[in-house]
Amino acid sequence: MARRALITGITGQDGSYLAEHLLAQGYEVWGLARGQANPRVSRMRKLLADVQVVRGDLLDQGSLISAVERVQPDEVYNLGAISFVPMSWEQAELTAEVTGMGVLRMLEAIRVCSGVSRGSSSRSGQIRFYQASSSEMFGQVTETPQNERTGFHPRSPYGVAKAYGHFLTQNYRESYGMYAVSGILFNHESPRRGAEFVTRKVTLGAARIKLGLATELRLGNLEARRDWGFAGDYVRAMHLMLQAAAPEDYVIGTGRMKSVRDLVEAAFTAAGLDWEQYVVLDQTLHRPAEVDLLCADPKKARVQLGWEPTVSFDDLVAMMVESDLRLLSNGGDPDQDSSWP
Ligand code: NDP
Ligand code: GDR
Repeated sequence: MARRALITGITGQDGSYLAEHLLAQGYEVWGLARGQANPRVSRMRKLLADVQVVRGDLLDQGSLISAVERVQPDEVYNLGAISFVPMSWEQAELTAEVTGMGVLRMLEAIRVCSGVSRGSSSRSGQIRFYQASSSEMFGQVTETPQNERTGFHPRSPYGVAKAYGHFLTQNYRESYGMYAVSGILFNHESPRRGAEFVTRKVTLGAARIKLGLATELRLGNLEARRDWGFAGDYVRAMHLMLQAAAPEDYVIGTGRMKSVRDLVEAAFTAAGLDWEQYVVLDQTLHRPAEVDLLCADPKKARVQLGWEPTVSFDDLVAMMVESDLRLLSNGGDPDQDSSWP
């Protein structure tokens, strides 16, 4: 019988790539989708016709229990979150509820549905759980590169909420013997990345300027450094983590750091433009507390899972610029979420 996976956050970037990957592995894939007429569900369905949808919301405990009861999954991937860091200052409580407490609700749904209680020891027959943890938990880093033992100093309500979900996942593993793992993933991007994140904002900006649809691109801190990889590579790591004999947490990244300035230069060069003529610095886009640099040490994943990234930074940026030039040339509107390559 096909293994069955339930993915929260199915309408997001990672949900789409993970669903594609699991369908290719022969899984029956279910996606949890919220809202009564969520336009992002139809966008997802256009790309992933074989994904079955179950309604539910990370804010609603009962809906998660019903979803787990209905789907009877072998594996649950909790990707649903308020994931845009600046929004977490504007709606800190909502971020805590969805990104933090949502993890508790999902773990409780699994615990209740699989009849796990204190003192349970056997992991056999249990639902395996993946939590989408984040390098934002490292925040103001205490060492570089960051590994599974590096301490946390989150710098945003989002990072704090992710740290809660991370520790809770470890706690359910230790308290109930649940097969629950946390992937500490560094920034990963793709042509399906939301337009609010800096990579896509830059590749869309360069494409718009190239096509005469815009004359400038406003950006915040160009000095921030990140470890950027390709989302398609990172969802493979999520799946591999749940296939390991024992549940453990892993850092996933490329081990290479680039600045936002490097990103801008790469994207504008890929579009055949000189970025300095078009980029306008905008202080209002700076964050109340910035994460200056993040760089992964993915050695454990390489050694224990055999995971390696396959797409370089330059190839990733070129892929995104090409895709955005194609999208805009065909009249697509990324702000309307109308199309997904
Ligand atoms: P996206 O922002 O693209 O997707 C977020 C998803 O969460 C959407 O499907 C959204 O659904 C869903 N969601 C939001 N609120 C709720 C809710 N109340 N109930 C159920 N679902 C909800 O994120 P990504 O795909 O980029 O990231 C996936 C996960 O990985 C997130 O948890 C993110 O924080 C984490 N992460 C991402 C990294 C990255 O670089 N991409 C790095 C490290 C961690 P809707 O369409 O209805 O809004
Ligand atoms: P991040 O991603 O906060 O790392 O979180 P984002 O792309 O938003 O920012 C990266 C860096 O770029 C700087 N920056 C700008 N960012 C945005 N969005 N817009 C701008 O105009 C701009 N100018 C400069 C930021 O200050 C920051 O330093 C992402 C999300 O996917 C999280 O959910 C995930 O957990 C982490 O990656 C790992």
